[in-house]
Amino acid sequence: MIYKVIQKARGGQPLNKAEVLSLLNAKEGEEAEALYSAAREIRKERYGNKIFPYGFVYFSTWCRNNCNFCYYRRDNDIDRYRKDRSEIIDIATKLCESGVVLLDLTMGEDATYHREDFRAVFDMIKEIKQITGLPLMISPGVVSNDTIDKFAELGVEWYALYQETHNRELFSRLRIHQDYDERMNAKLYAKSKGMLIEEGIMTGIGETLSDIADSMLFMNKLGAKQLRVMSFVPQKGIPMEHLGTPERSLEYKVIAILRLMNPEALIPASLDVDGIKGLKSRLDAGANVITSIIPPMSGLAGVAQNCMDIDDGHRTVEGVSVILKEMGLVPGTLAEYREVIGK
Ligand code: SAM
Ligand code: MD0
Ligand code: SF4
Repeated sequence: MIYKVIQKARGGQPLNKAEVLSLLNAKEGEEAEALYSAAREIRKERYGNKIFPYGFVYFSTWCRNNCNFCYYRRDNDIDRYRKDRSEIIDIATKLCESGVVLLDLTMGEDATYHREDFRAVFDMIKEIKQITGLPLMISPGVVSNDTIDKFAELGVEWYALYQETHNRELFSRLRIHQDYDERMNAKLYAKSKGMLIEEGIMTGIGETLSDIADSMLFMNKLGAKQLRVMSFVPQKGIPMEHLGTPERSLEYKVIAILRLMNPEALIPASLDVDGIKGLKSRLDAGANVITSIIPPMSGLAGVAQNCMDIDDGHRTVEGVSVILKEMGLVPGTLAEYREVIGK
């Protein structure tokens, strides 16, 4: 069945749940390889050999939420930081000079901004836009419609907010005391205001393959320009510390299926799961964006891998370019990226 399903998707036909499940069940070896190879072909048809590198600026690791999977959950007793304006500008400038085509400005739901006001973030956005001229993504957690209006008005291109799962019951066990609809509606509102949105899921968080198939079908209809999957990475001190991390083949299959079902989508290979050594397999599965590029020695952290490969310079445009070259791929330029996003 699986080869037929791949062919059907290659012909541009929508897949049903049974077909998505058959792809998720692709056996290691020939079947999975056929899936990855179809995903690469589709990427090549649409994007040639271009892969887009994104800079990651996690500017505050304070958070009022208590997500069970996250190192930065409120109750975890860890070192935290909130970078000030000048440090953030400096980091953004360095990332821009290094050749990234987008800056992802990310924060925990830091009450300083969330409960008080976002003025400092708005000012920072204005300044970063002016200095770097790069497209921006904001990943602030759930914010009010007024705040989203302001992001849109400032010309922030992207709003990233991941549901993690589209199983409501599982969501409520992961993102405890958070509202499924509120999170979903915030991204739909951002989209209605003309922002591009990114949706994402995690694997290894207690979901079934049926849940993942439901997410694939949902994400296909959502109208998100960027779609991601990340394997859960256990963190010290969190309730899910001892859960273990899932087989990576599942993440790779999800990347490939996302590509088959959404040929035009931007799909990340995140350096935040397995660092630089995990890049090739994610690109081999059909990803066309590299996320979580962080300048070394900048004092900035990742999310799932808060320090892996950062200070030794592997999570840089230079670092990923070595792998791209070995694979016959090249970093896409800002002009090419703007054409893709139409902004
Ligand atoms: N605080 C904002 C939010 O939750 O939307 C933005 C940043 S949040 C830290 C970014 C994403 O990282 C989460 O939505 C989740 O998908 C991913 N993430 C967090 N902890 C993770 C972990 N332990 N393993 C893998 N991915 C993780
Ligand atoms: C990444 N560590 O891209 C980042 C983060 C937030 N928008 C993205 C999960 O992998
Ligand atoms: Fe906070 Fe985001 Fe981590 Fe949840 S995933 S605890 S909202 S930083």
